Amino acid sequence: MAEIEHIVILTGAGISAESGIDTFRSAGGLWEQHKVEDVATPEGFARDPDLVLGFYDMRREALAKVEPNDAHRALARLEAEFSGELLLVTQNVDDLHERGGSNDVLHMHGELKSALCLACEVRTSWDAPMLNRPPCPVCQSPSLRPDVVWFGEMPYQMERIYAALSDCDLFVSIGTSGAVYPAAGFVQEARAAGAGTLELNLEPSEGSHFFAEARHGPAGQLVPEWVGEVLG
Ligand code: BJW
Repeated sequence: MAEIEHIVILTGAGISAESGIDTFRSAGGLWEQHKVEDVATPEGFARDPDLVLGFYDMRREALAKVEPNDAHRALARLEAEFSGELLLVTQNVDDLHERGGSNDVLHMHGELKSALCLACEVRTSWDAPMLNRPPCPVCQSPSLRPDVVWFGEMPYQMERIYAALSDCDLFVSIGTSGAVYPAAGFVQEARAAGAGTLELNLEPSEGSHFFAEARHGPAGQLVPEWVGEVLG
């Protein structure tokens, strides 16, 4: 394998599937159980805040019952042992990368364990229900919403992500369907920068053909194997 110095990794719901967290678009996944326009748009929240707060309370509570898997742990090992630069970007709102040992995780779609106050706009660490309208710890207004990125909203830290993509020599996409932008476009950004591109997914994603290499199977197996190859 040629010398690799800068790696950008993008993870999606598939990396947490073997931990027992539902993906979005699989059969029986979250978008079959709930209408996306009801629970993952600002308009849905404005229409029925109780429905949305309850949906995210349920998912936050479920986090306590799951554990990181071998794929999360392998990426933590990569962070600890890789001598080059690594940026781990996740679309996931769970905390399994952190609990698997990763210290630097960019949550581009926000986090279940964070609250955003609509009154003072401050983001605070949060591990309790929101349906009962608790006060914001900063301004006391009962105006908290889940600190997650819904359709039509701007994902977090896009400048940092695009800068890393323009400077990477390998982009790896793990467990994501490639159905949601801007994340689905990262592979083309990396290619334009001359980087190698690798997909690790259970099955070919929507953008599989954009990747120079694709390996298909469970993340819990593919990710530790790939990390072993990189670390030699
Ligand atoms: C396994 C596995 C195992 C299973 N091992 N693999 C038309 C064209 C282009 C764009 C748009 C358009 N119309 C509208 C847009 C924009 C829109 C968009 O993309 N819409 C699409 C529907 C087309 N995007 C937005 O609105 C975004 N904002 C935006 O664009 O702002 C403007 C902007 C412009 C320019 C630059 C920057 C910004 C915001 C998107 C927000 C997405 N939010 C959600 C909810 C977050 C909170 C929550 O969790 O509830 O994010 S939606 C949902 O989808 C969630 C996920 O992060 C995201 C991606 O899903 P993911 O992770 O890929 O999951 P799945 O289920 O789809 O796939 C899982 C994969 O794993 C599958 O392939 C399985 O096979 C695999 N798998 N088990 C390995 N064991």
